[in-house]
Amino acid sequence: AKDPVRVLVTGAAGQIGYALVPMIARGVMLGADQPVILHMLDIPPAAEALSGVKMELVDAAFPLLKGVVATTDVVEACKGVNIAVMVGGFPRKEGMERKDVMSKNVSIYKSQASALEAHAAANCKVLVVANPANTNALILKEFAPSIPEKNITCLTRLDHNRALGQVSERLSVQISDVKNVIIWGNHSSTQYPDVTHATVKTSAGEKTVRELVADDAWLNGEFISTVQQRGAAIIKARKFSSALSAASSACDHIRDWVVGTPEGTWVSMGVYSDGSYDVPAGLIYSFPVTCKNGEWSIVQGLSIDDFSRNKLNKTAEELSEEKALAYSCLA
Ligand code: NAX
Repeated sequence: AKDPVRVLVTGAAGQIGYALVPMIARGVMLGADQPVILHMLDIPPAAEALSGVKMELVDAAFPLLKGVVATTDVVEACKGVNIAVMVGGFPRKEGMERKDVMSKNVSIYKSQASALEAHAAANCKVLVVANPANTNALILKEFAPSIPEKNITCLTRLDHNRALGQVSERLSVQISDVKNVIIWGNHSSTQYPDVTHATVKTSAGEKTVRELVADDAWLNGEFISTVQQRGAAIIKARKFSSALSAASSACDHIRDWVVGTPEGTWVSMGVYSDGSYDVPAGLIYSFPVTCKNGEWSIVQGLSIDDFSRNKLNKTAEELSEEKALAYSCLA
């Protein structure tokens, strides 16, 4: 039998946490043969709710779940963790300035970075979900210098999956037959969902999404805005933000990172830019990646037309501004 893997979920008493921890305990993230020990962190006002989540995890009798740590102590939470899914953060409230929200999250991610740096297992993989996800991940990277930058990522897989979903609905094809969409840039409304290289498996072989949809106006317009605005549409409909889809996509992100992406398929991950595609180095930016042996690499050599170039630049500009704002909060 395999040794258990320790998985940290911060913000575990929140909405996404409530959807995510049972998925992890059922093997959705790491596989049906991989035992797990869940570490759940939240803040003192949520401690009682967190203890309720722990009770439910016990009550659900998950065979793979070998232990649960539920705590408000960040050091205890980070001890020995192999995977850290950072869902906890300070949400933007009505009337709050961007800088105030950024400042709260910078201080959270700075201190949690230090705790992970000091107490996580060697080679811990980190996924930041909490918004502003890319910039929180960047702050975490800055303050956990001994964690390799390759190990620090943010979630844009939900956006990626939303793009697959839109194509699959439009063409009435199975979602598992659609692949290689790309989310470029920030997990925000400036993200660029790109179908230029996306394909669909059909009975007549592989076809490009562009030839099958045959409606560039839709692909360059409504498709993009629907994916960009999907989070807002969910809030409008549900009165709460996306939770089950965020949790499921977080499992997809970690599973593909650990297990590897299928041959010929890429996924989107927010990763530390090395300057690929002329994206400024030093941002956490969403790129198309393939994963193998527990490491991602950015897919190279894709053609970028003028329409795409402009959109890649716009979302990079927003991330550079966010980075400057985050640094101004540290000063
Ligand atoms: P909730 O408000 O339901 O839960 C957040 C939890 O984090 C709360 O229980 C809170 O007490 C806890 N928390 C706050 N500060 C903390 C700290 N310092 N340490 C540990 N825990 C802390 O929000 P939820 O709907 O679960 O969303 C969580 C985050 O995910 C938000 O920042 C949200 O914006 C972000 N999202 C990111 C997505 C992505 O694709 N990257 C999509 C979904 C989601 O919107």
